[in-house]
This record gives sequence, structure tokens and C-alpha cells, in this order.
Amino acid sequence: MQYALLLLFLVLAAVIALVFIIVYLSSKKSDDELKGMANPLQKRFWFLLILFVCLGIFALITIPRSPYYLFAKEQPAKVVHVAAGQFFFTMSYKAINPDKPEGEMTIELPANQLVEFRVTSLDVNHGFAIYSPSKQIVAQTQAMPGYVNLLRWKFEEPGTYTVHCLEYCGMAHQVMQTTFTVK
Ligand SMILES: [Cu+2]
Repeated sequence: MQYALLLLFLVLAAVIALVFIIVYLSSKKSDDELKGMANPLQKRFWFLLILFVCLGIFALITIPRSPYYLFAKEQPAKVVHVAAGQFFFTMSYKAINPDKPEGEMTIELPANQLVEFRVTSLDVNHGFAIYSPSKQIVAQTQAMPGYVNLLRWKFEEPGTYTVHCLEYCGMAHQVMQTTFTVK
């Protein structure tokens, strides 16, 4: 499905590019008017053509590798529900009741196995960014009210991971954090 959408997008993009090229070519002035100007216009045409071809190749290579396709066909070993709010993260192995958000005191996840986070927000937009024990960001998604965003990841490094909010959400945004352990 995602590949079909990607293909559709690329075909539409190619059609639009083709229309632009046809309009550009058909709007060229006659040779008489172009005396002395032919060279710069031709240069511009080739510049744009090469630019579009390069951008097309770049999109073809990078879009299928975007993280949205990561582990799409695998079954997660562990599912963690996340409810973000001003200014806290609640994490649980079970579904979280939005009226009474209660989570686990500690979350432990297996290393090198697929983990799925189901992330939502109870009030405004938040970020859900996971930092490794060496303080490097490893994965992130948005926590949005009314939506559940799936984030799948395999943690290789054991240790304590920290979650920070990456979306400015109010006065105490910077203190919004939680942790979990990977063993
Ligand atoms: Cu925030």
C-alpha cells in the first residue's frame, strides 16, 4: 500500500514536471527575438533538467528508506502505551484510560527485540523522543491528541533510556521527561 502510494506520488510528480517542461518549451520566443539570448536560456533549461533529475533520484533512494517503513512486517515482542500530558509521560504495558491515566512505575524492555510504542497525548501536542544511555537521540515521534502514533524500534544498547518532549508545550516543557530500561 505504502509503495503503491509512493509510486502514485512519483508518477504524479513526473507528470507535473513534464507539464512544466512542455509549458516552458512551448513558451519559447521565436529565434529572431532570441538573438543573443539563446545561450543563457539553454543553460537554464539544462540546469533545471539536471536539478530535477538529481532530486528525483534522491527521492527515489531516500523515501523508501524513511523510518516509516521500519520493521513494518514484523510482530513486536513488546507493546508500550504512552500518554503524554502537561507535563508528564505515562507509560504502561496495558491501554491507558485517558480519564485516569495510570502507568507502570518502571518499564523494562528487551534488547534487540522489536518494541512498539503507541503514543498519544491527553491535551496538546507533545514530542516523544528517546535518548540512549549515551544521550544520543535514537527515535522520536509526536504525541498528538486524538491520534495514536506508532513508533517501532529495536534497542541494541542495554541501559537506561530517557524520554524528552521535543515539542514546546507550555511553561514546564523542559522538565517533561521519563525513563525506561533496556535489558
Ligand atoms: Cu513539551
